[in-house]
Amino acid sequence: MTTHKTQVAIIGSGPSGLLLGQLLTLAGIENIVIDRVSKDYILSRVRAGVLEEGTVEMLDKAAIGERIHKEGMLHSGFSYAFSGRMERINLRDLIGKNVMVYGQTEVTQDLMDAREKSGAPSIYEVDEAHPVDFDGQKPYVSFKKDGVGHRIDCDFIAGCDGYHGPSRMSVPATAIQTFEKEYPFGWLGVLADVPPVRHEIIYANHSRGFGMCSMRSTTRSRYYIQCAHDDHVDNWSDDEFWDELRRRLPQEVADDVTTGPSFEKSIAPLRSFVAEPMRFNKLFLAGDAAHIVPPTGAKGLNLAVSDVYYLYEGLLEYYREKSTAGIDDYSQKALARVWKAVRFSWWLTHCMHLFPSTTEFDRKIQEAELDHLAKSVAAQTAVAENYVGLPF
Ligand code: RFL
Ligand code: PHB
Repeated sequence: MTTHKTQVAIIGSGPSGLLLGQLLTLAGIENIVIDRVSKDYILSRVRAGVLEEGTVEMLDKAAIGERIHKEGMLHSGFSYAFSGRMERINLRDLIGKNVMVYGQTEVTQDLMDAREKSGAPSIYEVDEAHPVDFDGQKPYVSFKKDGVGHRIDCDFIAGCDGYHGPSRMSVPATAIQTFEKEYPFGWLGVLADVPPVRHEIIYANHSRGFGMCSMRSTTRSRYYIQCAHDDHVDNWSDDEFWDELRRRLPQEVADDVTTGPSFEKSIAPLRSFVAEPMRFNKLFLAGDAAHIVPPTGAKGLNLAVSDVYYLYEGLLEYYREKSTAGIDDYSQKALARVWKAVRFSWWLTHCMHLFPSTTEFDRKIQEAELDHLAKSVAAQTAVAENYVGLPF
């Protein structure tokens, strides 16, 4: 058995775990990050693409903002299509804010580089990680590496290990309540080195199902189409994907789509999920370990960042001022923001997708909702306020 000692043991090296680790390291608070998989595997997962201003501010605070400001694409609005029409939400005019299009993979890479530079310890490809005794005075994380048992003795454990990770699962069922909604479809996404069809993101409502145009750079596009929840990427050749995407876009946009070979194709299930509370004495859940939102509205990664903000502030207060006020408030503060993003992404998912239960009546309601949005500055302002991210 190898024993390590630190102040905060972090399970999970996704954006939540790495950002928390980086902020703590900068504040002189020791931490160790562990993950089940390798760095390369984490960097091969294509996920979110839109950063709220508050997220960018946090990444600046973590001293990793340089490449984001250089290579990220500042968007002052986004478009949505329905009934052959295209409308735009002007975020900058409505709410005075922008969003930054910059891939999660790049954020993760920047955080990994900063961690390596700082010399803070990380252990990858560990097995059987578990938070232990988090309700007692001597919490620790146990795991195996290359068959050898390890433990990290610590003050606190941050469960940043995603939806399937061991942290939330270790909490006794009587101490946790979960709220869940599964959507009866998924998103099939492709990445291709072709110029994006428009310079801003387009969300398209169509009678064949949702379609979406996004990007990672001026030469790399990210497109999605709604698919069946049990569909498989092997069922979709590139040509079939491009044909279906174009069918779901307004004609003038479809005509401009540049197609090409995809180099990544994956299906993400859509789910809304919240676990309450997010703190169990010495164990804190953050990011996807505590909640999942459907990608419509791009809130998942941004919520992980606001959780980390509240947790970091609480831990800082604990170590600097010997006060538990911040960590005592963590769960309540984080959940208040989480539920608003859960509501917004649930609402946008309902406006934009075709459900198996969707009737002609429901289609008319979607059309009325989107037409109202196009005509009402009040409705647009509410959407813009949520899209750029509620304050934290
Ligand atoms: P992550 O990124 O899932 O990282 C968790 C880390 O924990 C590790 N882990 C373990 N480590 C040790 N022992 C174990 N037993 C472990 N089990 C798991 C994992 O290997 C992993 O490295 O969670 P985090 O850091 O909270 O970050 C959250 C974001 O990743 C997430 O909210 C977004 O990516 C959600 N999401 C999207 N969000 C958007 O805003 N826009 C999108 O387009 C978008 N697409 C997506 C997504 C999430 C997806 N998942 C989770 C299936 C597409 C997909 C496919
Ligand atoms: C993406 O670029 O992957 C993306 C953008 C906006 C969303 C979801 C995903 O709402």
